[in-house]
Amino acid sequence: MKTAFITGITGQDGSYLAEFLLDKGYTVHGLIRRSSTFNTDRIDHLYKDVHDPSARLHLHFGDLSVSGQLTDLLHTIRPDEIYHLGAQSHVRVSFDMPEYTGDITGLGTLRLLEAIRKTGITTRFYQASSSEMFGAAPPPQNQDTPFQPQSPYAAAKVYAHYVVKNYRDAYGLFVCNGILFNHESPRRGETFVTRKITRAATRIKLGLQQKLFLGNLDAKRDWGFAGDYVEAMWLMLQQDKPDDYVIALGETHSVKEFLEKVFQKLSLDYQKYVEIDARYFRPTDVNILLGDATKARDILGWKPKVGFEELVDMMVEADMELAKKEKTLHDAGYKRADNIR
Ligand code: NAP
Ligand code: F7E
Repeated sequence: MKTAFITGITGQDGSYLAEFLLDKGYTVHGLIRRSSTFNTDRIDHLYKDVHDPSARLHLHFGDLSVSGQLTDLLHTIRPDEIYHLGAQSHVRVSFDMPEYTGDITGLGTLRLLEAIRKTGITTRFYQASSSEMFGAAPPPQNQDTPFQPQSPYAAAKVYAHYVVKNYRDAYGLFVCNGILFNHESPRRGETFVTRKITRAATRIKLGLQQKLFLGNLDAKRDWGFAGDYVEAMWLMLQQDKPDDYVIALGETHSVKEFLEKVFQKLSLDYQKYVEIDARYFRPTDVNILLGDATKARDILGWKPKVGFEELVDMMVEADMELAKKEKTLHDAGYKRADNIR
């Protein structure tokens, strides 16, 4: 069976992809960062002790800033497929940490490509490109739409995207860019707007939180389900030729619409709880994203299974379950810190 190497395995997409590949019989190796608190929550259910002979998930400490170690890992593991999902992925944070974002989100990709080139391993490589790269470009956006990045994050992803294309042309590597539009899930990081809203609304419903502070409610995004999008990553690496694809649902909704929908589902009026806080505005934001995934549908045969309404339902239900558990703990005296969100 095949072996895959995933960077960003502890993130939202990494966890769904690891699940997907293990189900297909792959042996999966993942890069994880050393941290003083546990950061493997999203993959703990997949992990078996290394002494168990049936263990097919192996984790390696490392960081995208350290090229020598990435080279050593690829040389040792010799994966058939590499899914490069690791990144400083928060757009707002990229304005606070532009240099770090350039290093990890931009140069991190170059380091892996160089590791492939220098080790000479035969492998296929997936780059997590982003709809943020389209930035101010008018919708709908597809593979041929020129990029107009609006943040250090987007600029770093544009760099990585072009370096992937260059290594394909220059060295004949099997490398693909998946330009994925926003995709969410109950495993989405809690500082991204959809999850921030579903977490807050369900907590408000149970009396665990009073207010929700947000920024730009007018921004529009094409939100799909992360579980569907990781399948597209895999499909890209199963083709005869490497290429770039847009992956999107093809619908756009404003943050305000998402907010109204979530609060309505919980029979709450969002206007009573939501306040605008300037700290969540970005120096430049992306007004509207709407993806055209025709190429992926035609060539990869990719079709999303979860629509926007079902995604909202799934996230609200999962966060309500979480809020109920939290309420039990809260009633027993435990308090969650609400800072840094
Ligand atoms: P995420 O939940 O933020 O996960 C990011 C992953 O990168 C985490 O595993 C994180 O590790 C790891 N990471 C961060 N800095 C690192 C470093 N210096 N060295 C090694 N690993 C590092 O992101 P996601 O939503 O799963 O997205 C996956 C990828 O797709 C990212 O590249 C993102 O930019 C891109 N993307 C996402 C979307 C979307 O809507 N979700 C759309 C388009 C593209 P820790 O757990 O230790 O922090
Ligand atoms: O913001 C607005 C915010 O942070 C969406 C990443 O996965 O998708 C993600 O980037 C919109 C923006 O996602 C808040 O201004 C309002 O217009 O959920 P987000 P994003 O910036 O689109 C792309 C495709 C990626 O590649 C990225 O890695 O919502 N917004 N109020 C807010 N956003 C946040 N985070 N928090 C707020 O309070």
